[in-house]
Amino acid sequence: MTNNSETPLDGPSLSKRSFLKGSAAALGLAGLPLFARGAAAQTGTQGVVSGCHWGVFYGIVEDGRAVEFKPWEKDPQPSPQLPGVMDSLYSESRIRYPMVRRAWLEQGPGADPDGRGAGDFVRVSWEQAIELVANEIVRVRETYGQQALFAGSYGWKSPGKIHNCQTLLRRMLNLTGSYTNSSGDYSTGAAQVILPYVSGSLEVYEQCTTWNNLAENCELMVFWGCNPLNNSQISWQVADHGAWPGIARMKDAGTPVICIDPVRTETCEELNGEWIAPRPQTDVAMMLGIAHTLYEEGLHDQAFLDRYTAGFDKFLPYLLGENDGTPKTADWAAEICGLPADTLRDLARRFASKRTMLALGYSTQRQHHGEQVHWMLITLAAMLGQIGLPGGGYGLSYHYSSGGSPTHTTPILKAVDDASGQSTEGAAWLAGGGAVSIPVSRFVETLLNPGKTMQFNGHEIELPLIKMAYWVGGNPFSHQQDRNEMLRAWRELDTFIVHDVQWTASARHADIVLPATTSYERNDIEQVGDYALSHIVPMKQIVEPVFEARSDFDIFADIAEKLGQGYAYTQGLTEMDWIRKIYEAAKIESRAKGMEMPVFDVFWDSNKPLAFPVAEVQEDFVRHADFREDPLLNALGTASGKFELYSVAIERYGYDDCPPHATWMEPIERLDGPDTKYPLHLAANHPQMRLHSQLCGTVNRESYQIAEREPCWMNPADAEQRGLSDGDVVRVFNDRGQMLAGLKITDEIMPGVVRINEGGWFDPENPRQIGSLCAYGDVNILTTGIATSKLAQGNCGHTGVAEVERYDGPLPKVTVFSQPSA
Ligand SMILES: Nc1nc2c(c(=O)[nH]1)N[C@H]1C(S)=C(S)[C@@H](COP(=O)(O)OP(=O)(O)OC[C@H]3O[C@@H](n4cnc5c(=O)[nH]c(N)nc54)[C@H](O)[C@@H]3O)O[C@H]1N2
Ligand SMILES: Nc1nc2c(c(=O)[nH]1)N[C@H]1C(S)=C(S)[C@@H](COP(=O)(O)OP(=O)(O)OC[C@H]3O[C@@H](n4cnc5c(=O)[nH]c(N)nc54)[C@H](O)[C@@H]3O)O[C@H]1N2
Ligand SMILES: [Mo]
Repeated sequence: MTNNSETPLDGPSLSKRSFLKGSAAALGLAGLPLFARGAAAQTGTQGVVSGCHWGVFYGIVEDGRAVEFKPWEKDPQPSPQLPGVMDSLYSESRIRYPMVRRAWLEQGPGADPDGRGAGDFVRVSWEQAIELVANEIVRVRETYGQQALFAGSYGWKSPGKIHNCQTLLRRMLNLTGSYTNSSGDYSTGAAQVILPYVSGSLEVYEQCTTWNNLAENCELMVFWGCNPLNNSQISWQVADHGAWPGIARMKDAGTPVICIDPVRTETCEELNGEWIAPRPQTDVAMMLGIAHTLYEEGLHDQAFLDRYTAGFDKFLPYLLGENDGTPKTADWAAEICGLPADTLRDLARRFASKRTMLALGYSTQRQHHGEQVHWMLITLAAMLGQIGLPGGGYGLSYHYSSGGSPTHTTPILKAVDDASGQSTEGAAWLAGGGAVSIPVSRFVETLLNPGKTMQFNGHEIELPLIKMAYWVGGNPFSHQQDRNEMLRAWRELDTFIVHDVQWTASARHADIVLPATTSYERNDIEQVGDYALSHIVPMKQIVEPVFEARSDFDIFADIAEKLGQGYAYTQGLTEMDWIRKIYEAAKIESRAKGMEMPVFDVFWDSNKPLAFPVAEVQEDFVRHADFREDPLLNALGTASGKFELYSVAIERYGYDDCPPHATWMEPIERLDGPDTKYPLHLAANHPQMRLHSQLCGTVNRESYQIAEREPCWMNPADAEQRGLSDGDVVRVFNDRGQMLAGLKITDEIMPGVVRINEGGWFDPENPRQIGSLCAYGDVNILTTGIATSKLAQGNCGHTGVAEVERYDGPLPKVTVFSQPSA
């Protein structure tokens, strides 16, 4: 299924990698039009086409007001979150006007830092707001140096090649000076740093063997902490939802499925999978137990290890316990992961006897020592020897943005750049422009420890002095762990500026808040599917901006103008000029690939996505098939050109928390851990009806809230032990903090684990008091703020234990979804 019925074309034989590198080997498609205009003109009651993280849709407007976001007819599985997407325009939590915290406005930067979050804002004019921001940028840079301005500004801003607010922030700052940036991301902070040593690539964002290929060839599908039917609702660009037809094909094929997860997931349910629930954070031990069985029973593929990997000989003594006296047997692993040893032995035999695909999600590396999990999975896959074969091996993005949907032949849209002189192609958000760069989740540590040195991926960095933070398109008061530690750190700041569309906890803790437009109040252009790249979609403006919202582009243009760089910032181009320019460049690139895109006006007026073809070889793509076929010609990007099961580079770093081969290490706390104080593990999963914190302030909340709070899932056995009933308001607490939640008792979760999704809005009962009870339910009050290890310095959003009790005190009102006082 290719979603491109407008076009009679077959795709050329291009791999995603080859055209990303720009070697446009376009074949045999010269001059064919990609779609005919006759099929167009779907405006009027059909609505206005646009796109968002949740997919392509049509905005239906009546009397200037959006009344429905209707899914695109070719979306194989529209996201149930779309009503909330529309409501994000109008909800009570929308930011309406530029606002400044009263103490900051009246007494200056740094005044009454404890009062942040208390809601005492003053409405100001746009003119005054721009002046305050521009002056403060100058003051901070002149007083403390360029590095004192932190503009890492991580987060899931809206898609679009122009209105990328983070690029635009850095564009304005690069044109006027410098700043401290951040590197890496929260999604795969640990894995993306270690995997280049192991497989020579970031790996976590690479295309997987396609679902088509799996349906034909896979005999055992293992979803290991991997849940496509929730997580592929969204994409970084505009979602294609190709995971749904992919999973449907697997279901039709009758492929046996195993789900290794503390939760019985949507994917497990749909595929009637066998549910295996180890203790969270013990996957490395479990994998070692399986690996040991493989070796002991001679089920491992020595020929594969010899030809395609390096360092197995140095891993083996650890596996067998020759150097530490502890063989990593199934019995040893069983003690740690809580599953019967026979289950592990059985898994080893089944993995080895079937064509097995190991599909790993990201949660397991968002944990203390998270680097080890992906390394151990690849070690296990290498021992099974199926990497590069149809239907076998491993895949790290089956759950993410519909990885495994075939990649189409398409030009890559080039976004407005950050004026740093760097290319914005590829994984630009992983690179760090700016004066200094810190690992993305280490900004709290940095605020609290300026001047301290930190190890990071083999080098030492000095943490800069930060006095101002500028955030656009992200919600650090949601995404960062250990909220109370963060509150302490925030008191070091003179100034915190936020642009957002919604009154998030971050906006509430800001000194200057500027109302940004949503994507639906401006024009843009984007691609559909991060892996599929199936269409280019006009992201058309649906309604006029509400209240005084302005686009980030225009806000930064005004600030740049104040700082003398207005023209350099805009280049004298309007929004539609930029869109046209980006489209025209793509048109040229597509011609080099043998395709002819329609002229811009035809594309824009067609009011629908422009389809691109998919080549047969992409439909049947097998990850690492080329390497398997010729490991010399297609060597991996590692030191040895092979999978490294032992890394000499990592050995040289000598980190006590990241040894040179995959290793089981106790996390600081875990379910039934040796020194763990609290009895319940927190599964801080990604939510079903939100994108992180996005849409928590909308109608979607009504579909999941319990007693007006964030749900806390609990197994009936744990509820009974505590005398709790379904629907109770509970207090969830540990030494780091406390929050309320609404209890949902369900046997979809294993005993000993409670699930509280990340992204619930932080709503402290007394904002001036650190440690105050959160009335709504932000799980990051309870998770740990420590880093995964010295290697990656990634976040540990899935590390945390707590206790749950009924809350019988007076119930604090949830106030976080209304306007702060003004
Ligand atoms: N405990 C725990 N914590 C986690 C995770 C976990 O699994 N467990 N997951 C982590 C992961 S993987 C991630 S990616 C992060 C996500 O963290 P974030 O990306 O920070 O979370 P979002 O809620 O998506 O925040 C995006 C914000 O940008 C705003 N926004 C959207 N479009 C625009 C725009 O055009 N302009 C402006 N100015 N603002 C806009 C939205 O309204 C929203 O407030 O959370 C991390 N935190
Ligand atoms: N609907 C929706 N989709 C999303 C997002 C969203 O916010 N909402 N966010 C997007 C983003 S930015 C990202 S990075 C990805 C995140 O993708 P992931 O990090 O893979 O997603 P999670 O939901 O955190 O976890 C996936 C599964 O791992 C299980 N799990 C948790 N801990 C463990 C463990 O210790 N061992 C094992 N075996 N399993 C465990 C969880 O129960 C869950 O079923 O999702 C993306 N997709
Ligand atoms: Mo993420």
